[in-house]
Amino acid sequence: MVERRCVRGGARRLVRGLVAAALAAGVAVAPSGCGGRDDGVVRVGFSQFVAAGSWRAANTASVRAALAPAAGFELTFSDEEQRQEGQVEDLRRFIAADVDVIALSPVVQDGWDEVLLEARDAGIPVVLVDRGITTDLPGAYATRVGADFRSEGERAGRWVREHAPGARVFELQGTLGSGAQTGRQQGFDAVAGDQVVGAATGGFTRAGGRDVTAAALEAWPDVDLVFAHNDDMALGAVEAVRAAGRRPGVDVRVVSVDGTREALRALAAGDLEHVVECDPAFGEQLAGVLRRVAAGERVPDRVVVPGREFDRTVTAAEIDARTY
Ligand code: GYE
Repeated sequence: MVERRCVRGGARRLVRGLVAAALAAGVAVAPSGCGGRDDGVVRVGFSQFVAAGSWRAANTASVRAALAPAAGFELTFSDEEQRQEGQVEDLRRFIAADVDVIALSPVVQDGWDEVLLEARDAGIPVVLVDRGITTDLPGAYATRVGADFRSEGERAGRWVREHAPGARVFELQGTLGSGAQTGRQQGFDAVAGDQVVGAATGGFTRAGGRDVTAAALEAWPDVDLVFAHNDDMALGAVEAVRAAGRRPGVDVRVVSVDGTREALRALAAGDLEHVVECDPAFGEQLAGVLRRVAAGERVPDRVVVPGREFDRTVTAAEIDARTY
């Protein structure tokens, strides 16, 4: 256990060195009753990516609201349009600014070790938000707050197994190499992989979902079910099914993940079949974790954001209550 004191300048750098050594060794680090400085404010650098898409916008709004000055946070927010290089630059800026804790929503899983080593050497803990990473670096990050993507894929797969056991599935993948894509695919394929006749990425966007599904329906005319890794792509897939002269919900069924208001409306209308919820509004949960990490408290390696499932029985009240 190393003490992280409210000090400045050279002494602060010295303490940071001790903190870095402790992080590398996986030892809990305790400050002396402050968020790294003497004013009690927790300074957070949050690197998000791409503001587009209803899920991501809701996630950003939730995190921003929870990390408000009134709650004791000073937030530096950066949004990097799906560019990992931009996110790496964000992290370097946060390190140079000597924030208390970095929150990273990584667009893809691989390629973070170098910059995470820099954060570790600077004694700045990193909390992953939403998507995860793959790393061999000990103590690379303190924890990850986000959904269990593998379980989401498994639950979608179980629905298909049970309700459409003979269906021929096209898997509409999210951004390749992202935690949300790999987890959902692994989970789905573990349960219903033998039903998948083809897969391609629609990059988690509605336009991508539409264009890729249009091509898939030509390439595999016998496809009668689409498993989309998110709702935006699923809604694009519904458009493509109609444009191909086929009936969504009858000729081609669509199963999805997220639970946006628009997707639940499509579910109630019969255009979608089943939606596994991935809740983006975990800002408060994240704020609690960031506070504890900045205070040097030990936190669990994984903080799972729970999600439910929706089918055609979804009610108007449930749809209206959606925040995204
Ligand atoms: O499902 C999708 C977004 O990483 C869980 O990213 C997130 C996913 C979400 O683009 O809509």
